Amino acid sequence: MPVHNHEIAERFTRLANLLEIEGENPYRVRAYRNAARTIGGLSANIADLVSEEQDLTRYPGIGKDLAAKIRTLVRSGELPDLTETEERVPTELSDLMVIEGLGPKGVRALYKKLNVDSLEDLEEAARAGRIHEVERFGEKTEKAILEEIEKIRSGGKKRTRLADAEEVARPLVAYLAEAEGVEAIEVAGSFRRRKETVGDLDILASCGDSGPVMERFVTHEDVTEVVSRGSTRSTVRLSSGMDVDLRAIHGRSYGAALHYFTGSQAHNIAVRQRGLERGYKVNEYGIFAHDRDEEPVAGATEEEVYGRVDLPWIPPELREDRGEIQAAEKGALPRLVTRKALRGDLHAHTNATDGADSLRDMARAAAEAGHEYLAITDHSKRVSMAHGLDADRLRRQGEEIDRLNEELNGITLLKGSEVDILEDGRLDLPDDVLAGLDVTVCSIHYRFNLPRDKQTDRIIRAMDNPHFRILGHPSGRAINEREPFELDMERLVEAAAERHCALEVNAQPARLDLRDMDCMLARERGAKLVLSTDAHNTYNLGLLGYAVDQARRGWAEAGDVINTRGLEDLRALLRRG
Ligand code: DGT
Ligand code: CA
Ligand code: CA
Ligand code: ZN
Repeated sequence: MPVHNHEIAERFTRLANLLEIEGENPYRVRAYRNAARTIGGLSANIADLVSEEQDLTRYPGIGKDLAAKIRTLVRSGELPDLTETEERVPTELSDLMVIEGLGPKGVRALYKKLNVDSLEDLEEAARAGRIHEVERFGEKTEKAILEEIEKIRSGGKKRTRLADAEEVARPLVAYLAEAEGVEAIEVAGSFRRRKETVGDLDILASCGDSGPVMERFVTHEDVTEVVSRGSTRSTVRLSSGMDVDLRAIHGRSYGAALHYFTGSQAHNIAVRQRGLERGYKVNEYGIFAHDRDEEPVAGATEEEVYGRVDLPWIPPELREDRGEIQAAEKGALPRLVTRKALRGDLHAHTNATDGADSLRDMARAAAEAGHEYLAITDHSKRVSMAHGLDADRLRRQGEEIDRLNEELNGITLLKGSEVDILEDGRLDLPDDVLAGLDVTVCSIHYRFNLPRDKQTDRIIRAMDNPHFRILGHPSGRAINEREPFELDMERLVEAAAERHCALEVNAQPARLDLRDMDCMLARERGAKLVLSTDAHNTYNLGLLGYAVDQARRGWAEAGDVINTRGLEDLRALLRRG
């Protein structure tokens, strides 16, 4: 039975994929995709909403019809449209959509011509050289397909995206917190370091008697397998496929355990080494003055642990042994940017293109989120799949924005565009149109496969246009789906710094793009960042925290991020200089 939002979203994505492969009406396909995106981005659990009989149509992209389908799916575990579609098209064809460069038409062609309906078939056909004999495929694509399959195979167990892990962790921790005797409970590991993907969840519970919390843990309804069970540690597998460790700890060791299990391992090793130099043994139970079994000298809090090795507390996002210990030693840790420091969002779509909600609803939701400003950046016309705006439609949207701004209180809508960067580095709208905008997010949506130098030149050429403000989702990657394209990030970041162009940290859970190391690089070279949601509906506006997490992992301070500025300062910065 699908219980988590992402499982439910997956069914709708599968349905959209299969219909698209069949060549179904693109509007219907888009409706299912929008529904999947909405469900995946909800903070509330949709199965709970259904059991509480809440009205689902108040969520973007979900009309009466879809709401009924969701209810059926949650209650019966079945999505009848999907079942029907699966009778006509093999469901595995949906899995083939993750192969880059294939697309719905490619999948259909291979199915029709070669009867390829699984990854195994696809691999066999590619190895036998049968794919390039099908019209529209070349030998290059055939090779790329094999490489993609290899990647999927060697990847083994997929790591879970942070937002999906969050959806599993939040209710689980709330559930465990209710066990008798639990004094404190928290998720450690890569999750606490806010890494973009997590392997497993590491939950720590501080308690006297560990019996009740362990019992509650292994009997949770989502548990499909108890991998191991003990009095202080158990491991389970959940229906979502995630593994979870629970460790029970006494209060006096909680800080030491939290520190140890937060990791990273490399950071731990560096801290332990500092302990040794000072005559201490550091482990998950505490800090011990001698290598003997006795009471620890510290361990109840993380501050105590760091204090014993002469360091200030280090934020978990920095604990990767990337220089944080040296910085902490010198009192030079960055004062990391926070969600609260952000004053607005500079990348959002409306139903004029591929968003689900109206301009007015987006504005209202942004005001409710406490934003001072929201940039409306719908796609430009080259992105025809999203019904991108040409100069004329963009101008009319601008007039609507002017009218709304007169009427709205407390929030200012900025006129923007997510302008496609064309293959030759030109922007997809004429200069005089771009000149009339407050902000441009310039992004690549096509031709991901150029050689490294060409791709880099293409973007830098686009930055030479004085109307280029922000580089949107710079690497083009989609976590667990698509590799970043080849780029000389160093050259790119330097070019951005010179031209006063900012780089986006996109908060979409699958993007988180720039990556953490590239944020670090940008900061080092003096290029500014923008933390944006790329919202496609009002709920997506709530994703901003994921961009903050990623930027913090990249050592960003408020001063490195342009949307920490008030509107007047921001406008000045957007004038490039
Ligand atoms: P993940 O789950 O792959 O996303 O990454 P983590 O960092 O959550 O790693 P995990 O779950 O294997 O272990 C949690 C933390 O426990 C890890 O970050 C550091 C600590 N840890 C685990 N094994 C060792 C070890 O052998 N030595 C040290 N120093 N620390 C360890
Ligand atoms: Ca972990
Ligand atoms: Ca673990
Ligand atoms: Zn966008």
